[in-house]
Amino acid sequence: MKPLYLGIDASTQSLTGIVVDCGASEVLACESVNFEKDLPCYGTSAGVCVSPENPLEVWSYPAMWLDALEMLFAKLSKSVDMKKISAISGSGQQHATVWLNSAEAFSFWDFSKSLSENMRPFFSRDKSPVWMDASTSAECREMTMSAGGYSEVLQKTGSIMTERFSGAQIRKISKTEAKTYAKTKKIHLNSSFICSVLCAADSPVDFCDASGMNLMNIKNFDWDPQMLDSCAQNLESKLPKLASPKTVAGKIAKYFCRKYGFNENAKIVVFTGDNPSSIVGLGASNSGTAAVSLGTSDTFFCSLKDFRPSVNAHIFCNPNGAYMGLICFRNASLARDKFREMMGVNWKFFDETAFKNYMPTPDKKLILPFFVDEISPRLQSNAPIYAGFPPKDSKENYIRTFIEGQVINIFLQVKKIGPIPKKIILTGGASKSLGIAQTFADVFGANVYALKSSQNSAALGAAMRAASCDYDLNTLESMFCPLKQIKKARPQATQVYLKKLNLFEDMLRSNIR
Ligand code: XUL
Repeated sequence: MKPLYLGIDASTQSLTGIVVDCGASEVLACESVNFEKDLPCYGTSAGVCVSPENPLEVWSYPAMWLDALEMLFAKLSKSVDMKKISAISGSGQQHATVWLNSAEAFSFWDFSKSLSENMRPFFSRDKSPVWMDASTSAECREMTMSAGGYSEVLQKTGSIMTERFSGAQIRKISKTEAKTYAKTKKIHLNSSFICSVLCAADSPVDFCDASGMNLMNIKNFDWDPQMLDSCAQNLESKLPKLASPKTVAGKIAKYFCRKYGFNENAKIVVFTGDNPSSIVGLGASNSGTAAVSLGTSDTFFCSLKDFRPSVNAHIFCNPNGAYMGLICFRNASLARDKFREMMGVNWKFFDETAFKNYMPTPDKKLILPFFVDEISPRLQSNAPIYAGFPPKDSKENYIRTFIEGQVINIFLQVKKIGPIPKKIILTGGASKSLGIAQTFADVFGANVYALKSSQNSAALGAAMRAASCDYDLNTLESMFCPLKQIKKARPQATQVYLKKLNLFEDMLRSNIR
């Protein structure tokens, strides 16, 4: 009997499960449960609720994630022989915290009840603040001050204090809901919570997801006493243990064997965050490779050998060893769409026609491509800024310069955290644009690839991490993440951009407010 491996991704909007068969190097099944559509009783919109009084406050419900887990297993068990699954791992939206009033919450299951009914008495809060919550600026300032300044926090935790990260969220709840904080015995992350449920035992948080808390010292992989002190009282006693992402947390609980036919020897590999999981599922967990997801926000991931933090980036532990960098850009697809509309052209013109037979030549045309305040780098903006254009110029020139501006900005931020990658994997909607792909290749001097088959990268990465109980992670990346090359760097163009980078940097500097 060939073993199968299951990866589960608990993301913001849905819960997805992917089953892989390493014998055949194929994805055998993929099922998903959509929180808003399939669990309307929780009243979420796209998986979250936003406070009507304060739009910066955003939360979700851990009980909903559990209901979704059962729905997912019911769906999967229709097409997969669950007995053949020999290991399970998973990932979760990063930063979300789950608040429990007992350290023993996971030790008892009543088979006649659903998971959420079993767990409900153990929640000290029924809500979980999620990564979209940005209501903790005061707590970020307070923690930065008491931990010795932003550079100290950056060096210790890999990120400056960040509103959505768990540390600031925990501090806010400890201040505003002191009674809840006092009666809370355990604060899990989404990832370690679902992992604990699956093995009916208190599971550790892996180093990679813990890097998104501003509480772990990323150099010694331990809770940092000063960060904990600056956050809330007696916090260490409430946090799970920390563990390497390779740790086997336990075996699957009887509850799931009885209800969904799992094999009782199925191992559970500790869960991690969705971004560390994605870097594996995209085949980019080895150094020298980067992945760029072009979407509502553009997200750049790369594996890093050395720890070189930057205020605009987040450095996390990498499930495949050493570090990974994550840089988010707010001015992304919506900005591209807005600019396309301003130019009055369709997507075909914007993506292809404007770049047909185009080879950059030295000129001083520049666009700072920001329609809204940017986070990488942090700057305020409400419209693009132009330089070096003659009074009347072609739409093609404007479009190319706008895209160049976006890619050059990404390049400049990436340069701060490590060597420039020589292999870039593009994913997401805009990755189909040949003009954008060629601009990435030329600005970075790198070859640009796309994945041959598109999967939920976090869930696939989780299945691959489960399979890493028996297979090497690098072998799994070549099995499940085959690439096709879409564009090559043209050295002549890279030379031109090398000069333009400096001009862009100067313009950026003089416009940061
Ligand atoms: C990363 C982040 C999001 C969440 C949800 O810092 O906030 O990517 O992990 O996907």
